[in-house]
Amino acid sequence: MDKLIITAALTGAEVTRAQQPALPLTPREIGIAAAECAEAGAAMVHVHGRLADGTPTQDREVYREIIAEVKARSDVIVQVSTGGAVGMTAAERLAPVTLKPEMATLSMGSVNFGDDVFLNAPNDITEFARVMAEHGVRPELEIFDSGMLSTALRWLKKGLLPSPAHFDLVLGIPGGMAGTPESLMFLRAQLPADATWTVAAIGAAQLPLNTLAIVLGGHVRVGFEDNVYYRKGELAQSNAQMVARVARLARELERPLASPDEARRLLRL
Ligand code: KMH
Ligand code: ZN
Repeated sequence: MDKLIITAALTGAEVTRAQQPALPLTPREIGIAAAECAEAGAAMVHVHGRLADGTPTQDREVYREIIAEVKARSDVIVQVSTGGAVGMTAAERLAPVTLKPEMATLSMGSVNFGDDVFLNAPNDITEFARVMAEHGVRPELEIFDSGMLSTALRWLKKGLLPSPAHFDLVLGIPGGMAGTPESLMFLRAQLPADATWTVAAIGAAQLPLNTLAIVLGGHVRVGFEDNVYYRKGELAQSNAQMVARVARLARELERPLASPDEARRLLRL
């Protein structure tokens, strides 16, 4: 089994300071949180831009600052979001890719997202993939529902995505697939044999599905974007606290952690 890559999804676009007082929002706060997570065992951070008042933004300059603040403090892989927030245009969402980060997310279809719709039309997916290839950015294919995996497999067959592919199975979004072991096993069974994959699960599903991924040979994502609680009724103190727990679990399960450079090799960056 490969070493375990822990990704910390530090901020997201939806969580507020009212929901999680330790949420990092400014580039400097994100840089500090990334360094704490790296220290605790993360090899990668997934980042979203926010304005000072917490409003989500895909502004290129905000992402430039985030990347600089992270890189000033640690060697973790920086993966930018191209999902941004519901309602943003495709062009807006693509802006951070032109900074040539090591990785970016690429959502493989549309899905209901709580009371909203997260739109990813086929033409936009193709365009996102093309722009990422043009800038040498490795996509992480975001799968919220099984139709999105079918699309990814079709795009791979057509040569529209880099192969071997790297997937993020995002389970438990209200509107997407449930955060259950059955969902994970169903998706995993369809992945190409040479693919790498990670699991991001929402809320209380995060810990059990992370544990399952460790055992199955997948990788894991933790962090406030997906879950603000350490356990039922108790807010987590920091993103790093979540990373530290999953790192402890991995050690107990005899799955060594990948350093950022080892993760770069595993993910073919
Ligand atoms: N905020 C969600 C609508 C990503 O980062 O690529 C989309 C999202 C996915 O967070
Ligand atoms: Zn995200």
